[in-house]
This record gives sequence, C-alpha cells and structure tokens, in this order.
Amino acid sequence: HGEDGYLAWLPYRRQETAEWLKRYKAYRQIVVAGAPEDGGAAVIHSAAAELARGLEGMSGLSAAVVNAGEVPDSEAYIQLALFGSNPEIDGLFPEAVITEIGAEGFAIQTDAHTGRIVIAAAAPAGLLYGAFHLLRLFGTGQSVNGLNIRENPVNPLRMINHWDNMDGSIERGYAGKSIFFENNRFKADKERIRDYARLLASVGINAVSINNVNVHKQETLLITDEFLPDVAEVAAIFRDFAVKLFLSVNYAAPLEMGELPTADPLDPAVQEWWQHRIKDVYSAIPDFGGYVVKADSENRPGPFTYGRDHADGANMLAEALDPFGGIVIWRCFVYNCKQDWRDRKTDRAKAAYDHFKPLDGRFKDNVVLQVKNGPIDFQVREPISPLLGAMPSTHQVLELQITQEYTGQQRHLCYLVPQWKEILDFDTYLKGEGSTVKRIASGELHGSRLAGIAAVSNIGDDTNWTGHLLAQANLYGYGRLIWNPGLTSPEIAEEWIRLTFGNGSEQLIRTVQQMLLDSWGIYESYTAPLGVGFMVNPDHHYGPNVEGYEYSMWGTYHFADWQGIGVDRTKATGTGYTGQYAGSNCERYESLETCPDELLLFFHHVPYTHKLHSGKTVIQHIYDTHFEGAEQAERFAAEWEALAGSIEEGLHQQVAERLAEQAEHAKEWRDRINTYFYRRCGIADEQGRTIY
Ligand code: GCW
Repeated sequence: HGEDGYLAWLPYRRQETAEWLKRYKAYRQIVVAGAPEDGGAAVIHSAAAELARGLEGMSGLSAAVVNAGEVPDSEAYIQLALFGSNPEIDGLFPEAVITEIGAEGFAIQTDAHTGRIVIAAAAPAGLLYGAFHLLRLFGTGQSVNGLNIRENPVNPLRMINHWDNMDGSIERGYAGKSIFFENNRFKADKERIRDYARLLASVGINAVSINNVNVHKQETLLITDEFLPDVAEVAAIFRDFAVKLFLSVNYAAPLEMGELPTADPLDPAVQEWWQHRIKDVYSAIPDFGGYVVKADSENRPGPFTYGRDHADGANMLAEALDPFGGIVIWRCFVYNCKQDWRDRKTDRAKAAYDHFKPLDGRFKDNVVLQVKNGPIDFQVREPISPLLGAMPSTHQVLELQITQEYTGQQRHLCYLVPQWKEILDFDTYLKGEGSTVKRIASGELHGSRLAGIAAVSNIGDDTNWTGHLLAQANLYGYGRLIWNPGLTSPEIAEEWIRLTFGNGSEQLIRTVQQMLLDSWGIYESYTAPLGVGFMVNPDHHYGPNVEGYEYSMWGTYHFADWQGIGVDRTKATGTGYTGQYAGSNCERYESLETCPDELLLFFHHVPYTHKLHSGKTVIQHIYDTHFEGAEQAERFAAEWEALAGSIEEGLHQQVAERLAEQAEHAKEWRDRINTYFYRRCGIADEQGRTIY
C-alpha cells in the first residue's frame, strides 16, 4: 500500500537521519508494565503493537513487545506503564506530574542514565496517545533525547460524525462509498474499520458515530436485534483504540417501525419504548456512547409534531440513557427551509439562536447541544454562530465539517485548519474579553461537564481514504487541533507532510506546506465573494451557479440586483441578526465602518461601488480576487509538477490529476462570477481583462 495513500500518515517510512542511524535504531523493544485485567488491556496492546510496527518500519529492523519480567537486551527500550502499577516508574515522575495527568493524558520521559523512554498514563487511552505521540516525534525527525513531555487533551469529546447510509452511499461524501455499510447491511470485511480506528486514535479522536444524521428506514433498525450484533462488532474494533461508538437515531422510530401510533416525547408509552430499546443496546455494547439526533430539521421528524420543544424531545431520550451513562447529542441545525424571499425579517442565520437560547437551563445533564460553527451551513466564510457559548447552563459541542461540501468537494485543495483556528480563536465576549470559542468548546468557560468538538468525516472507501490525497491533512489536522487548539496551522501541516511523505526533501516539505496554507484563501477568492456564501449548483453543491439558490425557498439569498448585493442583517434596517452577538461584536458587525471586509456581504447590502477597507470597490474586489484566484490555482498545479521525483510516482500522480481539475474549474468559477456581475451592474474591470 505504499504508493496509493492507504497508509495515510502512518507509513512509518525508513528514517535516514544521522541520529537514527547512530542511536535510535536501538529502540526496538517495548515493555508493558502492569496491564490491567479488564478491557483496558486491549488498548494497551494496541499501543504496544503500534510502537513495534512503527519502530520496525522506521528502523528496517525487527522490533518486538517483550514481557515485563524479561530484561531487554538493548538498554534503549520503550516502556508503557500506568501510574500506580509500578513504584519504580512512579518514582521517575514528581507527584505533581502524576496528579496533573488526566484520564486521557500522558507523560513521556527519557531516562537519562539508560536512554529508556517511559510513557506513563493514568489510564490505557493515555498510553495509546502517548505511543502515537512518540512515534510522531520519531517520524517527523525530532530528537527523543531528554524528553520531558506532559500532555492532556484540551477537549473532552473529540468526535467524528459519519453521514453514511446503509446502502453504502455517503451524504456529502467525496471519497467513495461507506467503509461500514453496503447493500443495506454491514460490510462483512471489517479489516478496513480497524485501520480507520488506528488512524483516528493516532490523532486522539475518542468518539465516532457511524450513520447519517438523516436516519432513513433501514438505519432506523440499527438499534434493534437485527443489527445490534453487527454494531457491537464494530464497537469492539473501535474499543481497542479507545474510540466510543455512537449511533444517530430517528426521532420517530417507534412510529416508523410500526410499534406505536406516536413519537410524542411526553407519552409514557413512547418513553417506555425508548427505555426498552436502550436496554438492548447496552446489553450488546456496555460502553455505548449514546445517540446523535437531528430532529425538526430539514424535514426530519421531531418533537414539534406533538407541540413539544427541543428540551422535551432531548430530555426524554436522555432520561432513558442516563442509567447507563449514555448521552444525547442533540443538533441545533434547525431552521425553516421554506422561506419567502419577500419576508425580509425571517432569517435562516437567526434560527438556531432563536430556537435554542430560550431553552437554556431546561436540558438534562446528559444532553449536549451540537452547534455548527456558522449560523448558516459550513460555507467557505461565515461569521461564528452566536449560539456558541450563549447558553451558560447547557452543555454544548462545536460542530465542524471536514468533508468539503462547500469547499471544493475534495477535488479542490482546501486545507481547513486555518479556518478552524479562526473559529476557535474568535472572541465572543460572552464573559468579557477572552471568552473565545475554544474555551467554550472545551467546557472551560462555563464549567461544562460535557463539551468538545465533533466534525463530519471526509473519508470513504477510496484507497487513499479522502479522494484527494492532500485532504488527508484535514482529517489529521482536525484531530491534532482539537487535542490542542494551541498548535498552529503551519505546525500541523508540517507534521502531516513529514509523516506522509518523509523527511527527505526540504523543498517538498516547504512547497506542500505553503500550498496547504494558501489553499483556503485561494478557494475563497474564486468562489462566492465577501462572505455572501452559496452561489453553487443546487443539491450536489459543486460548481458555480450564482443564482442556484436565489429562487428557491432554502433562505440562502444574496439579493444581487443591478445596484448592489448582500444581506442586510443589521438591527437598524435588516433582519436584526447582529443583535444576537454579545459585547462589541454586535456593533462591529452592525456598522459598515467596522464590519470586516471578508464578511461584508453577510451582514450588509451595499452598492457595487461601495469602498472596502482595502480601498477597492466591491465590484473591483470581485474581479480582482477571481482573476487572481484562478491564477493561483494554476500555480498549484505547476508547483506540484516540480515535485515529481521527490514523491512516489503513484502519490504524485493522484494529486496532479486533482490539481489539474481544480485549475480548470477555478477558471469556470472566475468566468461565471465575473460575467454575472459585469452583466448585472455594467461596471467594467479597471484592468480591462477578459470578461465573457
Ligand atoms: O449542509 C447540510 C447538508 C445536508 C446535511 C445537513 C445537516 C446531513 O447539505 O446534506 O444533512 O447540512 O447538517 O444536517
């Protein structure tokens, strides 16, 4: 699998640095001290086996896990140990370190005398993360002498949501079919799921939901005896890598399965039905995570049908899950998808806040609300959802989208870590300065017990997992960033490149890193301008179509006419959306003077001649960014071409094809957008470039 990308960032390439040849090759024995009897033993086994595999690959020599009692014949061995299992190991760490390491954290220390590296943790998951951390240091060519590392994940829940259907299709999937399902059943061969679990664990993911939040007929049955044995088998695979399994459920399941005449959450028969189901689920999967629910959203059923609200709806499921320690992840992607364009007060951007904010304090303690990063829908540029952090008495997780639905569908290069960084660093001012989204997501700001980040997966059964090989950096980067939002985009990009392509060519590392870092901005520049969003073909959402959604009811309008463009969301004259922001954010977006250029058309309707802070008019900005963006996309292809020879042919070829398509398609974007606006307003490009 070396040439096709299947091994992703875990190919464990042969290391050729002087340090390796001289010293690190000695690390070929792994000793486990004090493995617990229970399920945790499997996780420690995964950690030890991974170390052996990685060290073998990187040294080209054999490596092995040896028994605790055996004295290794090399002094430079690696030891995995749980705190409290071995006094000699505890003695290596100051008391304060041992208390500082949480349930999923780890410490790594090099024993100065012997060169032994000790990975120690409070629980098996920490050892697994520590093992991957050490392998990452080796793999990226860093020194492992004198290590003194202490790590805890910043976010408690670090989740991946799959939108996989049992027929094998994936909603918004751009990398082939499901690795879980085909022909309305589970796939018989589950080997690939194991490899996927390893990939997730390697970047610290600890939870996964395997089926689409739009739960159709067949998927409704996942919580029944028909499929629970399969679900349990998949859960067991993930368990070996400390990843908890969740299922998306159909709110109307009792009704759709023909077992009850209603799904009213306040009806005792409905409550009993769910309690009964949940017993079955937990007897199959004792450590089952819980349910993910999309209710009363985009025509999915929910409590509204019965005159109940989201708190009634979520609490009913939470009540049933509570005795087993399960949680309900209730999505806030709720809006009216049947809008009338004449009604300028109804605003899809306002919907989640309007629906959920008044319910603060009404949710049970095992309910967590999942809020998309933006108020609309994973556009290339959106403001931050004002609902994030606005419910201090309610648990929340942030939802991101790794799959590139609106960011080029894994045909275009778009490294999303810089976008996620901006989201996490955004200051909501909800509790004064420094009330950043990352402190909300981690649960710190409001002291939430349940908190973290979830994101929609970008993988499928394409050999290289993500279709576009470079889109692997988004999955990798997502895990790394949510483990520690303090990491920078360039750091994460560089790690991924070194692990994936090796440390051999500095030119390759710098070129690919710069491509990744520039890619989001470039994609933005040739697609919908200045935060206005959409302008894509309806349904599949790929490719330019300026009026694709302008005359439908989904409420994603840009209101372009011959004079101007944009959505007036001000309190003064518009929908009033800006009023949902706290502190100075409200005024900053409300005022044309202070509204940032990149979000101008999200918040304001302006004439094409309006001057941006950049000094350009809106129309000239549109022309310039579209001409430049298409040129930059072409530059990618040329830069990649120059790397031929420093990357395996197979890997090089895959990316070259995608970049060629991007360069072509970026021109189509450029021309359609430029032509549309030129014809609308009649203002010529100052530089007289070709507009069709
Ligand atoms: O972005 C939209 C997608 C839908 C998706 C929905 C959601 C799963 O176009 O395909 O449905 O969001 O997040 O529920």
